Amino acid sequence: MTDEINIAMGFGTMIRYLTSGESHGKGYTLIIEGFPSGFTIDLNYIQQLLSKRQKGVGRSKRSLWEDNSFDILSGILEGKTTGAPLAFFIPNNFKSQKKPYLEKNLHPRPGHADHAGSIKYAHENIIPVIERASGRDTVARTLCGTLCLSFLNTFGVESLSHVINIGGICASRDANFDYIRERLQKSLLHCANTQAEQEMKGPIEKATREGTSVGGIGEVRFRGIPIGLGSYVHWDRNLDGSIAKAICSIPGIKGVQFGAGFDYANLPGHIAHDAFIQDNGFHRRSNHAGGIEGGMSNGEEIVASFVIKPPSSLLKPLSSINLSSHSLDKAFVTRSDVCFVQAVCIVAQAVTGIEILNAFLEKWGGDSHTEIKKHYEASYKHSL
Ligand code: EPS
Repeated sequence: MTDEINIAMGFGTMIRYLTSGESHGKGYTLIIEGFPSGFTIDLNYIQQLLSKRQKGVGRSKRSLWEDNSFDILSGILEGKTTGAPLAFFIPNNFKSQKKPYLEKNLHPRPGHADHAGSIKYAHENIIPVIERASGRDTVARTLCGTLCLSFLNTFGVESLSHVINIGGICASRDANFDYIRERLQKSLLHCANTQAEQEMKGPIEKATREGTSVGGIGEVRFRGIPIGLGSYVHWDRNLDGSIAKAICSIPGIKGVQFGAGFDYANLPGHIAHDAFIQDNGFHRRSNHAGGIEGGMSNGEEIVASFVIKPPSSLLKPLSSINLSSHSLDKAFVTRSDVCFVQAVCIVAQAVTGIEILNAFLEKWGGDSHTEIKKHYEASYKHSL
């Protein structure tokens, strides 16, 4: 069968993944189905992103003792994927630390899953909800996304994430990809703007002193994306739709925008839209669309930003209810992150990678890395 006929048939093997685990249980299990065979796993890259996710100014003390090591349970032989389901186990590393949450807890935190979750599953207290609706679960999603990012990288797709606002202190969003990537190597807060980064520590320290918490805005960028990933034909394969859903599923996210996003409301059409220019091929004069038009990649950088709420565990608790006596009471107080904007940026980069790889596989998929390369190269020739 020729490549041309293969391309006409379409492929569409998608990656699915499932995580299980509790924040203070034994650890997290991740199962990934549909990952192509013959791909060499880059353990260093995985560890690098996992440890970036864990760090950040304002994280709870727990981040100091957990090391994000993981066991590979299946799907990898001699460092390469086999095409069988991949399974990983990421232990929670409590060592001698005392586990919290062993007692009954009846005081849901406003802003958290505690209240609605305990009613939904008919739990008498909120511990089962606290345990599952935890940011800790994102370690498993990040591991899955990291594999997808490194797979995409073999097709020239590069990605980054960065912090652009903490507690109202903003970094510029105009910097270019290479500049941001270089500055991030020296950054403590995952922010490319040195002055803004220094100032961002202020709201975090203030929130810590005052027993409250602080949120912010992050951004992911992907470059080297071929034109035409996603769909204008099918609503459920629309690329911005699937990226937005993946990012919104991260605990703490309250909104996502692409490119100019909500600023489109302030721009007339002749400025809002990214006119073509000719300069060594065709390009766009701006990228207000964030690299996606009509639900498909347009070849420009994919740029998505998202707002992260302040964590809902507060040392000075808000008014809540007592689920047993049904009276007003204070929300419970626990050790918590004061700010997790940096961590969410890494998770968002990872889950965006999963969605982009799925759109990529829908177009050029196959069972092995080599087969996908063949499809991609044949089709790329076609589109020139
Ligand atoms: C979390 C509370 C904190 C975070 C945790 C998520 O944990 P603990 O209550 O044990 O201090 O550190 O996030 C992680 C452990 C992680 O890896 O992201 C919560 O309640 O959601």
